[in-house]
Amino acid sequence: MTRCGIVALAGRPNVGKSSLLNALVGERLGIVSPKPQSTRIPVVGLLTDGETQLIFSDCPGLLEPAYRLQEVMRQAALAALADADVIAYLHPLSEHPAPSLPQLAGLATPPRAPVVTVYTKADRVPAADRPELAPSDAAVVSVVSGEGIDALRARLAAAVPIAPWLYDADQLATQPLRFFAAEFVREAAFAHLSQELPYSITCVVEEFRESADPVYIRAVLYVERASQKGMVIGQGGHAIRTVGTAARQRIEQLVQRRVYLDLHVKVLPAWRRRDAALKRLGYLS
Ligand SMILES: Nc1nc2c(ncn2[C@@H]2O[C@H](COP(=O)(O)OP(=O)(O)OP(=O)(O)O)[C@@H](O)[C@H]2O)c(=O)[nH]1
Ligand SMILES: [Mg+2]
Repeated sequence: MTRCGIVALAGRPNVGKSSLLNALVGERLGIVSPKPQSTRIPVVGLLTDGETQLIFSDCPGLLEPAYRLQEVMRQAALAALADADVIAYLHPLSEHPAPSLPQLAGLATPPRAPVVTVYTKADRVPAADRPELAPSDAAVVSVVSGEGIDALRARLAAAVPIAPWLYDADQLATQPLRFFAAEFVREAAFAHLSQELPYSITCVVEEFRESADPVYIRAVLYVERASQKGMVIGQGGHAIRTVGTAARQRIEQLVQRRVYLDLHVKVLPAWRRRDAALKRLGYLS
């Protein structure tokens, strides 16, 4: 008798969804940033342990959209909630109590799947300031101290339905390596480029040659305006080299091979606001 189910990781931007995905599956799949709205497309991570296969879907943060890309991100998060067998609804422990998920997400009706409220970043709350929580009501976790991660994993495993597995037991992800390569370039852009610039950036992997040694990856960073191109490249190419090095190291960890990352910067005017551009970039089907 096996269990298998989809667990959506949902909540506001920046509450620690991608960090929790990585802690639950034990691999750095989702990109993490101190800046909000880093996840744009749900990232799926698989964990098969004993009789149970958990299919985690790390959603974009739920927010009131201000432009087309944010609308697309919200739709993707809502679709993942609708598909889920269990919803892990994340909220920082320092901001206890969490509003209800329908309230936060602006849902007319509650989601079909049961909701486990997960209070995150517990390491930031001193013991004396901890709110009273009944263990049955909510989970408390920290990816920094490791508190609550094993208990949450066990709780989610018990909550998914009895069903056949959908993936091989040793499979870790469902998205292709080139998706992760592009995501890791974006993560490096979030880490190394100033303030608002990462929001105007997206990355497309145009070539991924695994037969080459080192693995050859050609990727394009798209910006929205010509003036941003120079900022991404930086003085003497310094900024783009920093981004490229960080991204390459992260990709090498995942593919366990040496990688040559050939990065280019191009302008795709106002891509965040235009359906045609969002389609071309894979955000819209
Ligand atoms: N101290 C502490 N920081 C955490 C913890 N979990 C996440 N963070 C930090 O919180 C920030 C946001 O984490 P993410 O995992 O990117 O959050 P997210 O919910 O996926 O964010 P979006 O994808 O932008 O919606 C990062 O700087 C993380 O390092 C935690 O348990 N403790
Ligand atoms: Mg995220």
